[in-house]
Amino acid sequence: MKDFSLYVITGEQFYPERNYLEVIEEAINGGADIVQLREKKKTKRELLDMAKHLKDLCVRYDVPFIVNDHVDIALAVDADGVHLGQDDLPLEEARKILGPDKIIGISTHKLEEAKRAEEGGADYIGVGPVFPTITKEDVVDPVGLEYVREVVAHIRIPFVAIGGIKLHNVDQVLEAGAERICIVSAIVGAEDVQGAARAFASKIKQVRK
Ligand code: TZP
Ligand code: MG
Repeated sequence: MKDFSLYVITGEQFYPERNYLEVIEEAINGGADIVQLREKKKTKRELLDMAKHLKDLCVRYDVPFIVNDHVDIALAVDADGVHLGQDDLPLEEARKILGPDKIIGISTHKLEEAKRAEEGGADYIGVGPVFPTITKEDVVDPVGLEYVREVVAHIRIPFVAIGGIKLHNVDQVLEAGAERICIVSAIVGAEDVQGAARAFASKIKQVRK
């Protein structure tokens, strides 16, 4: 898996007047180095259409493209991988379908889930929601920075911190040991998407250099 540090996820509710491809292209131009399609209110057909276009965009920029929830759509568009939650298709089944070369990311909210994902062969895990967020409707309670520190101490595969991360609190997440940050609203909902992505990318670069 190509390494990444700024993971950006779509969220059409944050740019109702804008085209998603333009928004994501701006995020990439600002430094997003992996992209996920995550839209909970679309039909399969709508998602498939978006996935095809996003995959083309990501190929042009040589940025990995991940599909949330839908292994079939990921396969249909030859996405780089999928991101799955604790109630989605289990990692083992997704791996059987996708094979060894696709990226599989797993959302985790506690160390036990993180260990299970690592042992099961996940390529990366999501760690969150670190802070309260309005982006995810069925969200569990924030796990806080303590869970980030636990993952740093006990898990060896890459992880992304996610949930309520903004420019004003990202430093705390980086100080807790995160090297990869995942953002929805603070980037795709920003007035200046490219500038917002650039600001996050530069903060991450400072801690990773
Ligand atoms: N998983 C945990 S929190 C979250 C997801 C998809 C939403 C994060 O969105 P935001 O807008 O960056 O808080
Ligand atoms: Mg899911």
